[in-house]
Amino acid sequence: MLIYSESAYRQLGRNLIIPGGTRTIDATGKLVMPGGIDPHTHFELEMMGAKTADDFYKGTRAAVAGGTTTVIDFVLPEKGQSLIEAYNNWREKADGKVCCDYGLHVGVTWWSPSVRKDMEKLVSEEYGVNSFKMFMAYKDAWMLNDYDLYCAIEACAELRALPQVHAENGHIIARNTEKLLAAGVTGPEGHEKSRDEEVEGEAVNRACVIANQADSPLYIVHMMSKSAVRALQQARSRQRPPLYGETLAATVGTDGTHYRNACFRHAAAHVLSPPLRPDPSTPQAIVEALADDHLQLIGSDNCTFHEKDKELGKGNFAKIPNGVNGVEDRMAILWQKGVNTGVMDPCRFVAVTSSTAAKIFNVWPAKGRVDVNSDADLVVWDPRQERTISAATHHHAVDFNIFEGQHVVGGPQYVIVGGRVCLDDGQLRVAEGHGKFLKTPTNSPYVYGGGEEVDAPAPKPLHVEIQPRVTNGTPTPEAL
Ligand code: DUC
Ligand code: ZN
Ligand code: ZN
Ligand code: ZN
Repeated sequence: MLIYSESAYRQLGRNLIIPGGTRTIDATGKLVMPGGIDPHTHFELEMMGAKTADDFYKGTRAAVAGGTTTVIDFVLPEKGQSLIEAYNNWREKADGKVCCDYGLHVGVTWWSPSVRKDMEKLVSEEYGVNSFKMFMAYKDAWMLNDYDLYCAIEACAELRALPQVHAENGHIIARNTEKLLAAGVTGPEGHEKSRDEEVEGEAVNRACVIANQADSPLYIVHMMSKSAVRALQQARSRQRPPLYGETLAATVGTDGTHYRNACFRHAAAHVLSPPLRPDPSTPQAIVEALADDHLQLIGSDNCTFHEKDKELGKGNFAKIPNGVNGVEDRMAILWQKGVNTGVMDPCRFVAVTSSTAAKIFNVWPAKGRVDVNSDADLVVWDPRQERTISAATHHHAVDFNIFEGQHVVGGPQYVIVGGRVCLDDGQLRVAEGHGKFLKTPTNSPYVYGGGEEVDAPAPKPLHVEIQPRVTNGTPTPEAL
């Protein structure tokens, strides 16, 4: 039994005396877990000539519908733009719109002494950023060369922030794209061909080597292939500072065979970078890597474009706006592919969908844990809930869902965000602007050491067997 008020847990235990006016939720036969944390979203992002369909309201609404109560989005400055200015723009877009708490990673999309100064400001208490993303791909937009990447990773380590990389070899992709287009391969199938597994694996290895030279920890975002996981696994066995690997719901829930679909819109809707892999054994291998701690967490990289925007790349796959959905279905997809298949137990599910992100991004134990004084971000998960995923019923603004038609068993029945019941027995009742900006302090004890408690295994989700019956007040819907 749990009692909470003023957006934090107050009591946890059996047979508690329930204060008057408290609403009770019967979680018999369900699992009570900390709200999901999606460490990777792009809401209201303009890229490749289009703007994402999901803004901070619709995107976080979809997140809550799926059991996620915190998202971390990416500020992506233009080359030459001040990082502070870009950060302020993102805060303006998001504050007042978000239905759940959110934090920000900031992209280091170019390098100069002024960028280094901006990073220093961003990690201060005033801005609350503790992670920076660098790109090894997107050659004509955000890519850094290896020298600048080394400098940026070094700067992160000096500031006790966490460097993140998008690991793909941008030069190889550019040359392969020229060759494919010249050979007449212009459709979405060219996307994966221009950047196969090896191109990802090479960059993962190179990023790890650079981090090692800089004596820095490293977080690799959206790892999409067995080659990438293998490269990370090898680096983890030889390097001292920690290396973390994130994968995506998209990789676990679908695959790259869709790029060969005869319908352009269908195939293009699956384009993201790094791409889904045509090797049919990839999704299962990625779930196993998550279960076995070869990968540490799962995000969505939610970056949704309407089908008509994907048409920008008709005749040239390199111009298809990159990105797919996932923030709503991330948890259900992993439950289906990981827990229902017996590959992963519910404790590991909580770790990879919530607790580990809270620890890495230094908001643990306020987030990622069900405990007294932790935030009242809570999911009552029904392992028997059944649903067929569809764009017709999802809560995204976008008109396509890459998991269309998939039947999933297990999903959230109640989602409580900062003490407010935002999914109430299946009814979505979010409030625009209810979420807060989350300042993430640097020097995470999980990443940089010094915190014994954070190394402990993730807490077990509470399996509720006994219905709480003690009550001495009249329940009211608002009382939570
Ligand atoms: N990959 C995507 O598919 N979309 C957004 C940016 C990225 O790295
Ligand atoms: Zn990326
Ligand atoms: Zn298909
Ligand atoms: Zn991304």
